[in-house]
Amino acid sequence: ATPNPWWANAVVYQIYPRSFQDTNGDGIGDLKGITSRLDYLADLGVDVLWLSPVYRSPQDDNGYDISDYQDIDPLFGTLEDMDELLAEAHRRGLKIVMDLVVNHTSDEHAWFQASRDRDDPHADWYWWRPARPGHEPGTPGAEPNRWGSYFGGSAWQYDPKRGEYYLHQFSRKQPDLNWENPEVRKAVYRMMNWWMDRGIDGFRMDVITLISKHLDSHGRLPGEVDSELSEGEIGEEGYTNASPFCSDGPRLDEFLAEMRREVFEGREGYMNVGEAPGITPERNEFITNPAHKELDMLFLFDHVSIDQSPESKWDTHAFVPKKLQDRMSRQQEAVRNAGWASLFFCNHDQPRVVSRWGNDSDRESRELSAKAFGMLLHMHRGTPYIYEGEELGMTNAHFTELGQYRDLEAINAYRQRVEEARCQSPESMMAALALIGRDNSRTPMQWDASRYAGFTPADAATEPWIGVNPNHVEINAAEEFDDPDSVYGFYKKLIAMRHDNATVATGEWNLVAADSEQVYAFTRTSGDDTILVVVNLTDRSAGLPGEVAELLGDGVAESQILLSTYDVAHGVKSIARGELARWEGVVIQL
Ligand code: TEU
Ligand code: CA
Repeated sequence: ATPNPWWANAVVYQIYPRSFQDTNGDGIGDLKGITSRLDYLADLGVDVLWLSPVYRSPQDDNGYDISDYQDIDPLFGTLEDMDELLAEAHRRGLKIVMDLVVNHTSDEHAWFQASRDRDDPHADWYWWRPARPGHEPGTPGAEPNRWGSYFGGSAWQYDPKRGEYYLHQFSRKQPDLNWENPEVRKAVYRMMNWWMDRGIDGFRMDVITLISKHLDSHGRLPGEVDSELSEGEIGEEGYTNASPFCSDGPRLDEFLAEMRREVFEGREGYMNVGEAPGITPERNEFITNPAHKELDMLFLFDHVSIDQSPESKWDTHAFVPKKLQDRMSRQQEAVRNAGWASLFFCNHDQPRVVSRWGNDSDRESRELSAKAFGMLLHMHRGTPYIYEGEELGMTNAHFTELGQYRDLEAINAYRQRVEEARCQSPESMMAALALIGRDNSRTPMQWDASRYAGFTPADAATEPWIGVNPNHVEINAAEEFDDPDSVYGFYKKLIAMRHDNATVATGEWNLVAADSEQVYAFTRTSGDDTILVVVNLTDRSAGLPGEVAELLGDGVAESQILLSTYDVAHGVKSIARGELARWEGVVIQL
């Protein structure tokens, strides 16, 4: 078999620059802040840093609306700061991948401004459609009766200058690029090569599976006839965000293979991960199969949507461990023989797993459940991603006022669902925001117990851009850094196992106890080396599944327990008793 690529036993750490470390007291994180924290990241043991966007941007969607791909937004610093960060990271053996947002640009990008003139060479770089003012393109009668954007409202925005509508699957300040146009693709590849030549180590590709749209024989988007609904009219389903979801279009593989050839052919030591809403585990295998030369791995979403209804993410349900096991198992099965998996629960769009599915109500519950989910994730086969603060057991924000939220997705959804369509009560919407709103993961990184958690200098004249979680006084890096029993200490052990234990890194995954409602158990095998991972994903004790007891025969010795969410003696006793305590997870050498 071909040797495993370097990233097969790497661990990636996602930094949300806006919330990571502010060094100039303006309340917003910056590049110099990241550079100042590289020793902390090197000590944690991660291999790759993924930076959410720091390019020039109006910040409508916190930088995912880019107006200049080849410059750094002054909020975060300068290109020189970026070069310094790259040099300092590489000096420590850390790689850096940047966030590539090319399904759309900002409406303030020069390309879009030029495209507003029908006679300009950029006229066909976006999705423009003529329509009677007030009647944007859509599908009268059929479901959805009009295309909606992820951020609510119509996915079509009328531009008075050009006298036509343009498509934006996200905010109206994020017009979709037209990837059917080879000039667009060439410009994107040119920019990517400019960054690779500058020394970055690859990209995380934002909603890359949306770049190929489904078109009919006339090159039209599905069901493109004038809509009966007037501009801004709210559809019967509450609001028009039945997103067009142009995911996995017919030319996706072609575009990804072309990008690979044009940018990465001949380069070494890089890594590319694509964000893939709407992609099935089986399609993940095809796209990440090295034989197809497309992408190294993808972020799938079917395991992090188990507590939301398909119609609306704001319609939430309780966490069901069995659903998580079903979804993660399917992802693992799909790449058993080829392709690769990314492993994540947290990122800047997802709430913090310890609050979402664990128990953050007191210190012991929070530490135990944070460790249980950390063990579950990191012992799977694939490349694990840690989101800033996840290694500390940071929790959701627990905001109580709408005014505390910053994310346009949250604010739009509240306005549309509660105030306009009245399809959700204020209480239920505020509860949904508190559980899964994206801002939950965007509160400032908690470095210490000082006024602004060490994120912004305590004597800064400006408050941080978003509230600091009051629990930073007990949950912070300074508190946990030297404590081997802290969540931070536990994550260090998980990362070390990924590096030092070949079975953890690339061993075959096999589910054990498929029917268990509380306990997720699986083995990892390479050659004659097998480890067994058993995690009780509930806040109450759980009987040891029969299949696990069978594998363990007459109990285990302390020396066999490689890691426990409690301690090894507790693990030996629990297994002997045939009962796992709440959030008890053990990794056992068979
Ligand atoms: O996310 C795309 C995406 O699918 C998320 O918007 C997610 O589905 C949504 O929040 C519902 O949970 C990427 C970026 O990660 C996100 O931050 C951007 O807002 C979005 O694309 C547009 O660039
Ligand atoms: Ca700053």
